[in-house]
Amino acid sequence: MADASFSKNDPAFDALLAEALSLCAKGEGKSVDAFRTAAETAQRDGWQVLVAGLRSVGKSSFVCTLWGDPALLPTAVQDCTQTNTLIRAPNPGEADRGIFVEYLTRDEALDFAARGLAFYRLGQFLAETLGPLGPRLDEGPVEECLRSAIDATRKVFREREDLYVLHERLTDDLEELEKFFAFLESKAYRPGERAAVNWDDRREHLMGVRGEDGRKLDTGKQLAYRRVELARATERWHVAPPRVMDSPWIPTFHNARRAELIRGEAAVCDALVVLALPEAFELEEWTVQALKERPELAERTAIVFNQVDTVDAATLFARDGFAHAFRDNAKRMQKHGIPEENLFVACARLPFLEESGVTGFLAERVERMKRILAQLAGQAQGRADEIFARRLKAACDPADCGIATLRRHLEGWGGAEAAERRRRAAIQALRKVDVFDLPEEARAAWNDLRKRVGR
Ligand SMILES: Nc1nc2c(ncn2[C@@H]2O[C@H](COP(=O)(O)OP(=O)(O)OP(=O)(O)O)[C@@H](O)[C@H]2O)c(=O)[nH]1
Ligand SMILES: [Mg+2]
Repeated sequence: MADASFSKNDPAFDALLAEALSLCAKGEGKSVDAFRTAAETAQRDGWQVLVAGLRSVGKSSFVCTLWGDPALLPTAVQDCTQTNTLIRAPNPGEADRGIFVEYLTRDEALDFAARGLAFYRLGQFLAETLGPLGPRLDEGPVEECLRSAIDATRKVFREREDLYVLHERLTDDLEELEKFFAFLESKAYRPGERAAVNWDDRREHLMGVRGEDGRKLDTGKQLAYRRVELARATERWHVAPPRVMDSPWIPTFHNARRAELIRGEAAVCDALVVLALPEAFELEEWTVQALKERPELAERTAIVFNQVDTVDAATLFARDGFAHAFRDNAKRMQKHGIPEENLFVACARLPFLEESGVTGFLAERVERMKRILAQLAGQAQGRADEIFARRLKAACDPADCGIATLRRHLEGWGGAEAAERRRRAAIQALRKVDVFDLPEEARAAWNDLRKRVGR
């Protein structure tokens, strides 16, 4: 059977995938893993967009405005989003404003915690202060390593006040890990499961517990989260709305949970949106890798230079201004296969504030923002042929803010074509499965199935 004979919602294709998945259920190895991912992606309903980017560039604000609900996600000045957050329209018959938490299994959660920043910092501290007398943290079961790091640090702090004062910052890491363990022992933790929680508690689920100044008080629980899922109606789309994955930023090192979960989403998304500040930009290393693994995704990767209201209108077209940076960025992105038309400019904060129904000093801020945008748009007059000028104008138009323009582009990357693309990718991955990655008893049946798929 050739690819072309599989059409939309083809039951023959669904049956074939199900058969292949059950045949390789006991298989192991790269080729089987790749097929499993591709097959599960092909079975997914609807298309998916991953939103990524460095810390505090406005990813969550952007997703809120894309969806048309400023109250959807929390936004904050510092390290806000802790967990991948899937936003989707409610399924038929499902209530609006549903929220679900998907928990990691205990082993996964412990493994990620042992490759996280808090444990790393405690380990460094213990190695520096106790040297060879400290606990061995790199051998034995991970749970024991984590617990002995906590206990040993607490002990040092009890016995050496000078060290406690010098390293007080570490108490945040200690508390995070202690609260993580307390959560693992609590009834609320449902290992490997997905559970409905309260809509009104979404702030706490998405960003952890915070002090009034925004400081993190408790994000221990989040170390056991795989993702949070929000079902929320949206009327902003001309096609069936996508499933949008908002993500936390990935600190450059020692955050295996965030890094691996986001990389996993990059492997299965239909489109990738990278948010950045309006300045010189290069892709993060993990994004470069993700595009190397899926070169076809580059065509559906958008780079959005958000916070355009922070650009200085006086130097916009000067040598060190944003216009030049945009052009240089376009050249750099082309090297990764991302075309210049996929570069956008936005001001996510404006619709976010306006739709929140602002009053008082915030209303003043909105007016000031509009004046700045008008100034920027004025600078772009007469340069309408360039992509940069067009994108800038869209971003500075309060009715668009660059968000409506981007939404239209995204719509072109979704729909039936996206489903077809995922189906083709699953067939290709099926062909590439190495039969030696399968248990012996499944090989004959697999060869049979491969013949049905054809070349
Ligand atoms: N001036 C300006 N500020 C913005 C804009 N978009 C977002 N912000 C602000 O930037 C800060 C971070 O916004 P978030 O939406 O939380 O950013 P994020 O990328 O999701 O942050 P993390 O989840 O912590 O990585 C907030 O204070 C927002 O109000 C914008 O277009 N202009
Ligand atoms: Mg965020």
